[in-house]
Amino acid sequence: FQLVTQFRQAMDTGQVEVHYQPKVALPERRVVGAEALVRWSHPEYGRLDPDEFVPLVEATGLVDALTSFVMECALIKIREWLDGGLRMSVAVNLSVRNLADENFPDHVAEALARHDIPPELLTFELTESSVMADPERALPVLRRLHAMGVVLAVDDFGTGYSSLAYLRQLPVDEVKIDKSFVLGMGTDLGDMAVVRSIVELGHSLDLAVVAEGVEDDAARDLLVEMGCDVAQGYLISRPLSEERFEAWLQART
Ligand code: G
Ligand code: G
Ligand code: MN
Ligand code: NA
Repeated sequence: FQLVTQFRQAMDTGQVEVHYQPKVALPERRVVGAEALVRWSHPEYGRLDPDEFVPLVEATGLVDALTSFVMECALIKIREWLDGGLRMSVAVNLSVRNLADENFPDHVAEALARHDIPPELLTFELTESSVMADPERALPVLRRLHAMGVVLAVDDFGTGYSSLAYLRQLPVDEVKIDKSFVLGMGTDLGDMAVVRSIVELGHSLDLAVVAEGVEDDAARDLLVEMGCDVAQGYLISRPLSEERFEAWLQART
């Protein structure tokens, strides 16, 4: 598909940008970091969201280049903040191919060293389905990343065939409650029960719990009451371009 061949060039010519969505600690709302979310401004088709091109890029070897690109942007950002006295983390989404790549941890170690970044400031988000696609290959990669001190988060938790027994065996540090449950929490007691159970489960396994899709004060207040650790969502901010993220940070402090 033509879009895929255009993508490599798009990364080289600045059409592909990383946007940042802030994550805040609960209850005090201190900014702890951001999730890196890729955007493509296509000369013909305009702004493309990841759902429109990441699956295509994932179907090819180009996803390695995408992950490297996003990680590189993230590490430059973290270094910039550190130099300015700010200690904030960035979360990068991994694709199933990264988890199947036995060289990926070396590549990450090299990049962290090159930018002189403490590994705990880099988070990788992975879905359970990306692990389950080929656990024999994914687990050694995850174990090495975890041993290096990089933070691992299970994204979209609660969807797919999440097995609680399985979560216990994954070398991860964090769960992100899927936004569908957080969005539904205000009107659906079932969703509220799911969110509450994930917070409890996460804490009983010693994991940090992040809620995504936090859109209003009511959701935030409920999450505080449940003891959720970190919130991400439109209530705090939409994903922002680098420039707008910096302006947003300035305006808060
Ligand atoms: O805002 P949003 O439309 O950005 O993101 C949609 C989906 O695209 C998210 O579920 C996210 O996991 C995925 N995504 C965003 N950025 C990246 C990226 O850099 N790499 C991968 N593999 N997926 C991404
Ligand atoms: O990687 P992941 O699936 O978690 O990507 C997060 C997705 O959720 C992105 O598409 C992002 O734009 C979107 N998102 C972030 N915050 C909110 C929110 O508060 N509400 C909704 N509906 N979507 C959100
Ligand atoms: Mn994510
Ligand atoms: Na998610």
